[in-house]
Amino acid sequence: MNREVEVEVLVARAGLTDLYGKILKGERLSYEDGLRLYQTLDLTAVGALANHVRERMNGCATYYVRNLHINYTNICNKLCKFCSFYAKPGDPRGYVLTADNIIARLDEYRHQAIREIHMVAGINPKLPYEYYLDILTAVRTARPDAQIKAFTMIELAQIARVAKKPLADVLEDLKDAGLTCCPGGGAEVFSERVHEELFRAKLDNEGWFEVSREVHRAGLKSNATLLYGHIETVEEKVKHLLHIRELQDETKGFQCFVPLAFDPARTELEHIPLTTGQQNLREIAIARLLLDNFPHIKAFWIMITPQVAQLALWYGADDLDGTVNHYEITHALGTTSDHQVLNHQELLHLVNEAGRVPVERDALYNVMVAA
Ligand code: V47
Repeated sequence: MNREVEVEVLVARAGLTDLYGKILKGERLSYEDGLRLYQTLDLTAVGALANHVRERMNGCATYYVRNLHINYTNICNKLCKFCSFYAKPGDPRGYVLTADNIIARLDEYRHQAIREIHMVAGINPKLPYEYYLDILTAVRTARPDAQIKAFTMIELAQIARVAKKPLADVLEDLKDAGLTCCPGGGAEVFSERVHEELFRAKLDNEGWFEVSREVHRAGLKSNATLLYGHIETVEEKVKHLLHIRELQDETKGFQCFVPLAFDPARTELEHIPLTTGQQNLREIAIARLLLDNFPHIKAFWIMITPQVAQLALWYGADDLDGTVNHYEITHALGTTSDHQVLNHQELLHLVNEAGRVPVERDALYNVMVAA
């Protein structure tokens, strides 16, 4: 049996032939289709559909990046119930990295090729506008060879607040100081119910969209995320994905979608069980199928393990993030150290072992050609 017939048989057995027909014709999947993808027991069939789209869009390529995450402060006044990273203002565990601290951190990696510096943090009301410009300038000066992907939509709203300037002007300043693009964090789940229950102090859903629109209008690309595996419903997840798809139709400014598996360790929601590998693969597959206008779907190995990230490359993901090096927001299962790293060889090995073709990228998905 050839592969196409195999997929046909698989999806027929799962009762998804009509969805396969739509996908083959390049037709958009609906809200109801999204619900069915969550409800069907046959994950292999959902994965085969997602893999079809993945290969149509990106072939066998798996993009990966040599990156470094920097969390410049853990002080945050948003008190999100799903977060274990933050320290309330006044908490002795709170820290702020100065520009010099950041330069010293970068110096630790001076012998490593780094293409992308991913810089995000808590919402620390004490930080003045100049701080954000200074840390961008410091990073750009210390590592002119790397691009800076920094500040979620929530942070940008805060930066504009302290700048007392329109966001459009602030974005121009940030670009001048070195900002290349923005990450996708802080979106969580676009549901008023979940917003109210888990992150009520944070910018609301409409606010996230407004800031994204402004970012894209400024010519900056950004990512989008979904935090799943806590109190959200399947209906809320499908609405979240379709909402993002609509915004992408409007702005075309998103590069990549990143499903984020909730890690309950040390949060107020510690009673919630960990997501399973099965669930993680399903979220990636459904994102690939519903977000037909997103060029890339990312597997972030820190949250789903390197092994499940390898499988994800056959369930819709075409992007594997990354060498990471240092990450404080969550910890790979069973670990507590912030030193979380896959070196370049390990990343290449993971992709090759999974039967995909590794393609090194920068923060804007330009392909890096080996020197
Ligand atoms: O905004 C917080 C989430 C995000 C937890 O854009 C948690 O390329 C799981 O957005 N369990 C930050 N998730 C990470 C993020 C990200 C990561 C990698 C790549 C990209 C990208 C973006 O992590 C936060 C929040 O949504 N988060 N706490 C937790 N306990």
